[in-house]
Amino acid sequence: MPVTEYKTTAFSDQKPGTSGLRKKTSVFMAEGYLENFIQAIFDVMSEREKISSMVVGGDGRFFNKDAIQVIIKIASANGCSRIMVARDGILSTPAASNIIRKYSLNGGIILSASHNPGGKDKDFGVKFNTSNGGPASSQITEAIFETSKRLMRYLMSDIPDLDLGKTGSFKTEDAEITVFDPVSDYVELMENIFDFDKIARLFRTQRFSMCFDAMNAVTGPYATAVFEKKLGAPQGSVIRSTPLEDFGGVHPDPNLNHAKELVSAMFSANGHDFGAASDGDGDRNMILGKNIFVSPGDSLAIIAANHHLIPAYAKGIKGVARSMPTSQAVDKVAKKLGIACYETPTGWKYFGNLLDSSLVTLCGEESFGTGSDHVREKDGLWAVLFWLNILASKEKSVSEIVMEHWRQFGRDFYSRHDYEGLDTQIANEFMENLRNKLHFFTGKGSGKYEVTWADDFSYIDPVDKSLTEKQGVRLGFSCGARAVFRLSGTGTKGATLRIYYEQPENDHQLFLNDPQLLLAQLIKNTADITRLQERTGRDKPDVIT
Ligand code: G16
Repeated sequence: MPVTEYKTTAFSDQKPGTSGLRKKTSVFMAEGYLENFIQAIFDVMSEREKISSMVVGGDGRFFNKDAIQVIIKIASANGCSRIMVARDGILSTPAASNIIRKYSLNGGIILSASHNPGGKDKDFGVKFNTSNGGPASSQITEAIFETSKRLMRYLMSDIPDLDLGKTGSFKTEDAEITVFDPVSDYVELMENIFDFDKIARLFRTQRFSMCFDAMNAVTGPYATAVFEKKLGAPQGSVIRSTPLEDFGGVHPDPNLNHAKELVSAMFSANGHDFGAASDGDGDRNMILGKNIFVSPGDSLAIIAANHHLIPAYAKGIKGVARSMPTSQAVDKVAKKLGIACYETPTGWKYFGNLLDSSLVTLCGEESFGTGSDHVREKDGLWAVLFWLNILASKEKSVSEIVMEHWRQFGRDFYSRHDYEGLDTQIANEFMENLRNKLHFFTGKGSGKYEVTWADDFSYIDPVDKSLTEKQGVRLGFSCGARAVFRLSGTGTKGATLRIYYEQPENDHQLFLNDPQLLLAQLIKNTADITRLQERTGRDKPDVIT
């Protein structure tokens, strides 16, 4: 097929963040912008692992389908001879990871700004995954950024737009392009991990009721296929199940603020036994029981402690990993199991080497992400199925399981406070100031809350020995509590300062306390020591999770 070379102006702002390149949709729609970034990916990979086979799909947000047509043409022009395209452009992030691994592809491009809102005036994003199925390493994303700044041309095959609605394969002179059903491979993977018969019995015989909120985003078709069709949950158990281009105006972030309908259903007199939600691209999860929210840190710890109940992990897990700001609840489980626990910077890509080298089986993050070595992404529905399998095996409620866990391991009271839309300069200066004053903090505060250590987290990858620095300032207190400061890498407007508070307690009497009340003194002390209000101009966070 003829290839046309188009001229483009180079862009200076295509630096991928924690999870790919995220910008306003209008930025991606500007002439040459998406094309430039995609061409940069192909240029960089042509010198590493050439992309000769790939998958493309996205979370269905506005501009998804148009972007897919562009990517198919650029891929084909750059010598990619096998292109798998998700039907209707709908492909969750974990399902994309599975497709790359199952069909031994060289990579994948996922169009998503994850949990950020979608629409013409909202956010869009591009994520690039490599042949292990996981997000490209920092070295690769850095090289893509550098290339994008110099790029003056992109290539496109002169092929007509593809009918994304019809499954099937067709051949051009240069490539085989296949439109595939994005759900079936993923469902098969889940069936191979979990005990579907046992979970189906839970729905059939125990009058067990669940509500899954797909938030009008990508997991709708997957959740309906798994929970309602395969496992026999009553129709309607999955709500907001049709992926919409603007997610119906909702913010597809599965947390207590944005999944309000689900949360109020779970905390009502006739609440469901189990509730869950996932985000825009299906990699995050939120777990709820009747009148109880399970924090992501607790969820990871409980999953690790109960791994033996799941067929795929019954023979044991090799190790666990969590991002640094994530609660240390899982560390205690790892200690009891006698397995390693790795602490990594924020970002799923840092788990890649640990998983590829079989150092860990399970990983998780405070940002509602949990996953395992079955793919190289966090996986929302996998986490929900893990919980269903635990519930079906133990025949106990979510609260009973959580309380039982705290009694055995203690409870890590945990909360994240977000200060959104800060002026970028103010936020950077605040962080720099903390970094420059690490030595000054020790000895500040008093009693239980005297600072005994402070550092700026850095990480040496145990496999490739690469060093990642400046990953968050940590203050450790005499009672074992800690406060962690870092700037978000996923926003598209200004800067978001995240402060993570954690305090471990072993006293059973305290277990039912509200984390905000128990952490109040730690929060106040931290704000005083760091002069948070004065330096940021904010007297309270915008979002508390
Ligand atoms: C992305 C990464 C996660 C990471 C999160 C942190 O999530 O995939 O590994 O924990 O960002 O976000 P921030 O830098 O804003 O704290 P996602 O779901 O947006 O892809």
